[in-house]
Amino acid sequence: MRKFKKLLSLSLVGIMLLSGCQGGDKPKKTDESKSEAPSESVQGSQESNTDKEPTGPSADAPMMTWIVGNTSAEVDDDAEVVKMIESRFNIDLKTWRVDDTNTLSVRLAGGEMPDVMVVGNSSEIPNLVKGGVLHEMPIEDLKEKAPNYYKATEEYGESLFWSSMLYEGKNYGAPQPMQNVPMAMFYRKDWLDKLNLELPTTIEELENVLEAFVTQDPDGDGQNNTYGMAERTFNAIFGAYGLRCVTGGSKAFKVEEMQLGDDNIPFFPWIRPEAKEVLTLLANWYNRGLIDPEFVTGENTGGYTWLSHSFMNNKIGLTCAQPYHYLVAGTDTTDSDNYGICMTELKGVNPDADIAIGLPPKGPKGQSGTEAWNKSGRLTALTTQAFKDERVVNAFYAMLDAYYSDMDYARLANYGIEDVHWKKSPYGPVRIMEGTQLREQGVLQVDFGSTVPFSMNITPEKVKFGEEVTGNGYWRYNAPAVPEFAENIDTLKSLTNQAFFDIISNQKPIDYFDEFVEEFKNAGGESIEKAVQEEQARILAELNQ
Ligand SMILES: [Ca+2]
Repeated sequence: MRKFKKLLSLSLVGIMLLSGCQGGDKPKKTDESKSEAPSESVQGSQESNTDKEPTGPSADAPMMTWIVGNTSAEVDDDAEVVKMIESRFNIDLKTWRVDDTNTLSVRLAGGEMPDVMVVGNSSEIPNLVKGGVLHEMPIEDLKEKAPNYYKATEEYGESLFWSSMLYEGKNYGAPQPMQNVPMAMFYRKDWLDKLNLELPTTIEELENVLEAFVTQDPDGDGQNNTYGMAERTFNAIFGAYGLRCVTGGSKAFKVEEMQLGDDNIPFFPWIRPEAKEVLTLLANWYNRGLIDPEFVTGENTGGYTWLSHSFMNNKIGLTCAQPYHYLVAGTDTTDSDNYGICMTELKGVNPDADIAIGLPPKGPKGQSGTEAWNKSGRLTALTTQAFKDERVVNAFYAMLDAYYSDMDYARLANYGIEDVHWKKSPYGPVRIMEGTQLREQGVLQVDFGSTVPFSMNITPEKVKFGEEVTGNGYWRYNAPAVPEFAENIDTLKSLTNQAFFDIISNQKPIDYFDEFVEEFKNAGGESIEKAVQEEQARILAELNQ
């Protein structure tokens, strides 16, 4: 707590210097608090967000430190959104700067602890519990203190929803039912049009399109300098054979992500016989020049992860990403209000380029699908620090519930104030401020992400569009923590990536796959799979009790 006090007094000095000491706006710190102010706003009528000037928290309001994950910024105490949130829940909101060089784990290791934190991956939960960071949040408490949240989890949560943050029979946070769609397949429409090609629907048709992209000079420069695809589309090829083998936005396969079968039994897709069929196909495509040989170094060469420089720079004609990375809500590629970050960049580099979205191609047995992220996400947890003050815990439950019961509040927490942080458009709300600047204003600091109710109410255009242009999804599965996993997963990662890359790029023969499978099993793969299956079955039985 001492660290927080020091931080508080430092930031107070900063505010006084910057604002010429307008202490009246900060009742908490000047003891000029009007005690009736918080009780009015805490009641939280829906109009309280917009009706009157927010006054900030009361003098005795507890401090609440909330870290959203990997990109928190320190909030400006004087920002209007911050004061609105503080008034409504009677807290003094603090956040830390967290980024790649200033990580949450380093700060936790240094003895600092927020009150609320978003856990990046459920596999981190055992260590956070053992390290005394996370505090149990019984599901019964969530049900009682955040009834609207709980109702939404019952309505929209998947079958394994409550296993996301369960460890040794106790619940350690509030998972959120997320509105997600699978990856979309983006083709260069100008290339398809030039070569008079239709969007492919099967693996065979896709192969023909890729072949044309390589041999028929789609960019019209008279040179043989284009390829069909690279690593970000691998997931759709494995998907056509029923497997979730994905690279996401990275150039390596995410070996740590197991697949959940339709029978709720998890497994490693990497060693399945179907994987050998896909590798055979990809090795053949590579040999024929359909796959960019530089897939090994990845489609992205820096900057925002989901940019595909190979796609933007006329090297490949097909990539995979989330629909909104390119288009917000609809297939209009002429209105820049409808551009996502990747489309803006593509048009900047290549103004004549255009895109079309296809469905994932069907494989020999009619299967298809692309990578999809968690259906339960934004794993938000309270720490042992929070539980030192019951008011902090109760304020958190109220904030959680408000995000599900009051969409004006949810919009404020996620988008901010209209015409300051976002504007209306035919495609739904469009941000006019981004990144760190937005977070300093208190936006995207205490929200719960694109939950199902949020998305249906605030961004229905985006939801409709995303669902229209994507097909089947292979959803991410949060494997329960088992000790064998942490011990062996790094070995399995390098083993698998080495084998898959070598086979695809024709450096190893197809039959090397069988040797790889044996190695994978012996290096811990077999025992992890068994342990995760047993633990998952145990949790399922417990949840169904
Ligand atoms: Ca060319």
